[in-house]
Amino acid sequence: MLLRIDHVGIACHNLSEKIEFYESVFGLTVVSREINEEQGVREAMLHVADGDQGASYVQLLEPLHPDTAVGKFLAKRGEGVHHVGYGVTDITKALAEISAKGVRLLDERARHGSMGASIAFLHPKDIGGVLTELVETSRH
Ligand code: MC0
Repeated sequence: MLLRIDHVGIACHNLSEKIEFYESVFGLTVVSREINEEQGVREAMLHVADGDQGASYVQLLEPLHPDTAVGKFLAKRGEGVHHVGYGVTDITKALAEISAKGVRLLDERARHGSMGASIAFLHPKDIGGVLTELVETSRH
């Protein structure tokens, strides 16, 4: 069901500073910067690698407001890994299969994600404390 790790989402206070850090330390390149109002984030995707099943990225996330998913996470836990995003072929089918196994879906239907992808989140409490995202993308 899971094709690859699409991205690791990392919460930060200052997106520009964190981009510079990842560029200078790891030599990564920003391939997309977006504001996603629905998710309450300003985010950047930095390309890590290409594979048979598609590319993988580091996603840096800065909250638009304190009262957002990432804003609350930062206040509670500080900067660090916020979620793991896995690539799937068919997000609607994957959500149905995962839900049938008793995992709570934070999104019953896919939403708009970075770089035109369809995304949906699974409850971290049902995945061993890891906020997990499914990503269906046409970018390969
Ligand atoms: C909260 N919890 C987490 C967590 N956030 N555990 C692991 N990883 C995280 N990121 C835990 C808390 O510690 C708490 O556990 C419990 O979940 C409830 O959290 P809360 O602080 O009371 O906050 P809630 O319940 O208001 O919201 C948490 C929840 C929410 C995960 C449901 O953040 C959510 O719906 N997230 C999905 C959307 C999202 O994260 N969007 C931003 C990225 P305890 O033990 O203290 O009860 S958008 C994105 O990434 C897009 C742009 C993309 O990829 O393209």
